[in-house]
This record gives sequence, C-alpha cells and structure tokens, in this order.
Amino acid sequence: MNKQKVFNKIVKDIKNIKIQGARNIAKAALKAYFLVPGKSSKKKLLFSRPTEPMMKNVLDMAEKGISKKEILKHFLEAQEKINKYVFKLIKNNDIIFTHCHSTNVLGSLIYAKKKGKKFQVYNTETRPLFQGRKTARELRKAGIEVTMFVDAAVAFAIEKENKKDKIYSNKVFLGADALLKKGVVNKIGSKTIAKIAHDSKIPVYIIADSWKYYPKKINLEMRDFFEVWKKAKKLKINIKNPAFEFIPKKYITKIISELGILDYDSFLRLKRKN
Ligand code: RUB
Repeated sequence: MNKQKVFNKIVKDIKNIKIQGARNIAKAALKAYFLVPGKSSKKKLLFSRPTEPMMKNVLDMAEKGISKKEILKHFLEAQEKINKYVFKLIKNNDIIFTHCHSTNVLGSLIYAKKKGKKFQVYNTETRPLFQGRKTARELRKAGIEVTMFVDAAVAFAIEKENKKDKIYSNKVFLGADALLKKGVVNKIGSKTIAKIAHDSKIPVYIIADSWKYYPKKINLEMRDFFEVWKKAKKLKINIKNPAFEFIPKKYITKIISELGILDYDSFLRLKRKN
C-alpha cells in the first residue's frame, strides 16, 4: 500500500472506532501525519474525531518539528509514572469500577495485578459500540477477575445502599479524552457514573496523560444513528447518539497523571506552569 492509502485507512479506522481511545488515536494520527505531512492531512485527521485534543496537541508538536520518536517516548514514560501512582491507590480486595476502554486505566490495572495487588473490576458494556468487551477481554487476559454490567445497571453496581453482600464498587477509575478547566470529557455515561459514585461517597479517580489538557472549548462529538439502531430511519424514529460528555470537577476526587496524584485544581495549576 502506498503512503496515501495507508493514511486514508488510518483516518477511516479512527472515524469508525476501529482505532479508539484518546492515546491510540493520537498515536495512529501521528503515524498517519508522518506518512503524509501537511496542513490538509492534519485537518482530515482532526475532523475524524472532533473531541480528541491529545491528537491535536501531538499534531501541533509534529508540525513544529518535534520527532515522532520523542512524542512516542512521552506516552511510554507517562504510562510508567501513572502505573506507579495508581499502584499506591489500589488496596487488596478493592472492587474497581470502570467504563469504556482506556489504555491509561487498563495499563495501570494490569501493572498493579502483575505487581501482586489483589482486586477485581466491574465494568460496563459501553453501548452502542461495546468498548467494554474489549476492556473485559484484556483484563481477563491479564488474570484480573471481571464482572460486566449493562450500562443501565451502573447504580446497582456502585451504590452502597441495601448491599448487605457488599457487591458494590469502592473506587471508580475513568479515563479521559479531554482535561478542561472546569472538568473532564470522557465516554457518554461517565457523568452518571461519577455522580452516583459521588453521592455514595465513593472516590472517582481520573487516570489520564496530562497531554489531554486543553485550555479552550471543545466540541462534543455526536455520532450516527445507525450505531444505535439501523432500522430507526425507516421507522421515522429520531436517535441521538452522543459519544462523550462532560464531568464537572466537583465529582472528581483526584486526577492521576504523570504529574502525580493531584486534586483537579492543583493539576490545572501545575499544567499551566508547565
Ligand atoms: C474512549 C474513551 C476513553 C478515553 C481515554 O472513547 O472514552 O476513556 O479516550 O482513553 P472511544 P485512553 O471508544 O469513543 O474512542 O486512556 O486510551 O487515552
């Protein structure tokens, strides 16, 4: 395949969520950009998923002449630091609740398991595209006990009330697509999860590479109806399929990035200083 064809395939795979999650998207976009550099390539890539500031941040760096190797090195080093911070947070017998598929979350859970922590994970299916299945598979492959819930069972899995058998989660780990001034953006469903956890006094940790920070407003992607129900159009039924939502910082206990385990405002202060 020539370079342009590979570039087009990467754009298509990002758009169709074959390549998903902020870090995988940023890495793939970087690969595509170095195959076919230039303003129009950057525009096409950014258009493929409009709620991915880390993709924008790395493409800006590439445009300024920072090498691919240097950028990729950051991802690796950031994850190693995140793993060590998350390790400190996980206690034996924890039940950690997560949503969608986040490489920052998964990487740190797998690291903790390898280093001997004993915990289990509750996760959601993450409709309509079932990224939760990918999460469950990867966790199982690493030997972690996983229990999956339909998205509508979030309160059941998290709330403490009436749970004599103690099956509720005691920590929530969410990834992020964008780290904004007033909170974070992550997969649709994340706000409900964070609110329920907050109301039940269960800590909500955002686990994310700090390069997802973005000081401006971003658009929240609205995806096609057919991902939810192909027949809807024929039946004249409207479908709304928002991909992401905003989680206000009042629901966030701490953010864990390569900069440390910080409350959200301290993270912002540090990020601005950088
Ligand atoms: C993925 C998603 C992930 C973040 C973080 O959504 O919401 O939690 O992107 O991922 P989608 P990572 O499947 O629609 O891309 O930690 O891998 O950067």
